[in-house]
Amino acid sequence: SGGRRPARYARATLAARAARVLRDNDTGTVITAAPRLYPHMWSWDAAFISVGLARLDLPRAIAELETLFRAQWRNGMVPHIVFTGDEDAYFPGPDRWGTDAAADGPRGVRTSGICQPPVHAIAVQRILEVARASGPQERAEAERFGRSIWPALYSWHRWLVEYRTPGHSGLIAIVHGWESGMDNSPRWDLPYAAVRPGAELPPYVRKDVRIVGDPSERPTDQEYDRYLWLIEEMRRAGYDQREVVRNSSFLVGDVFITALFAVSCDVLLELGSEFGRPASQLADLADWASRARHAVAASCHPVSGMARDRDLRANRWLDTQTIAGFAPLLCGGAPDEVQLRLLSLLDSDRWCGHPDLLAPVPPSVSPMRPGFNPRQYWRGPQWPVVAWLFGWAFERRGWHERARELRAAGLRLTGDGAFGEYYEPFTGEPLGSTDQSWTAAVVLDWLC
Ligand code: 9YW
Repeated sequence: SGGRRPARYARATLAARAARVLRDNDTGTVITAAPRLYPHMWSWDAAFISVGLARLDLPRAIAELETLFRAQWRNGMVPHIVFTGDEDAYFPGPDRWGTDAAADGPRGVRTSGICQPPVHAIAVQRILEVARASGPQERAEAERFGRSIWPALYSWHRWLVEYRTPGHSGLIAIVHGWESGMDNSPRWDLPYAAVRPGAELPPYVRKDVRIVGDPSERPTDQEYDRYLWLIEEMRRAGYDQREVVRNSSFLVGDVFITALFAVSCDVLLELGSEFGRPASQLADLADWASRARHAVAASCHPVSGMARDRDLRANRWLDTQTIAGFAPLLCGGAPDEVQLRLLSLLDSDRWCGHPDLLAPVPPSVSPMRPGFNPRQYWRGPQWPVVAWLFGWAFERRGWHERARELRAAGLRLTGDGAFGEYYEPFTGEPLGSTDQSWTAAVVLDWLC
């Protein structure tokens, strides 16, 4: 479909619209990830949402992360979905996950049984920065919050190390593509091909395809069967992490998560030093960051320089090139020569410099790759949050000009005020859900 874009809004109007989206998606308990498609709290969405909210309503930003961490599992895992309100509004809901019986689950709240990328420390630090620039009262409030949530963040990071670094790659492993946050990325095609849904897979009815008008923008039914089968395996294991990691038919070292983990450990270490946390815990964080960084560097392809995921079941590197290949730019640690190669690749016509892009925001897959699909979810479209992450990392690394350019590109993409979940890279048509909370949140952060 043609997808004509309306005019771009002036900054103040765009900011007002973004604020409105976050207000409208607030159920009073949580800010849902999207109005109809995702009517619950998602873990990494909540982190980005809180960053945007910090500009509007500091106590609400804090409350959002507190709600997420109240659902933290007793072993430290932060669950990927916290269910609220109408439990039937999204599939798979809590009954299908069957986490109520899990010995390690949280009390008094229903959640999914997997995790999502660890970006929460980054959000807490950003909230602190925003609050400190706002005034003494905000500063005090944010610091009180930072101190109180720090131990929970530490135990979340500890869980990733204790349970999710099997084998020798040093990469953080995922047991479901949903854990990566990039559900149907071609990164996972090979490992998913080895997942064989059993005949015992209980029947189900998808809800996402009924809400998103065009099912071809969503994962296929074959993909969903595998997604559901993996849940079935975990449910049977009672969500015992050791058993899940030992037996799951999907186990992949995720290089993008590993890079985010490395830099999140740096951030948590900075916060912990400031808050006077125990030296042993700070030493853990330094150690975890360094191991993760090494693992990312070691994954880089000898020719392209792109970082690779590793299929830990089949014991092989996954060479599929996607946005995740730029992971070393998030956390550093790869040799300079590799990083320079990645930066020029990112700028080249294969990625942000592609002449037909509406805005130079990195697409989820290079438009030059076979299999690139400009409309399908994580197989081609641009995702504003991913651009935010790279911009944030570039700023942190002192690459201010790059960060500024990426922010400008992100605002060009999202300037139509639709706050799409993802965007068609050539036309800029918003796809998936509109009024997606995390898109509104990163736009707010870019605008301020
Ligand atoms: C699903 C909420 C989530 C994101 C994920 C994204 C999508 C949910 O939406 O997954 O049902 O497929 O892939 O990263 O957290 O915005």
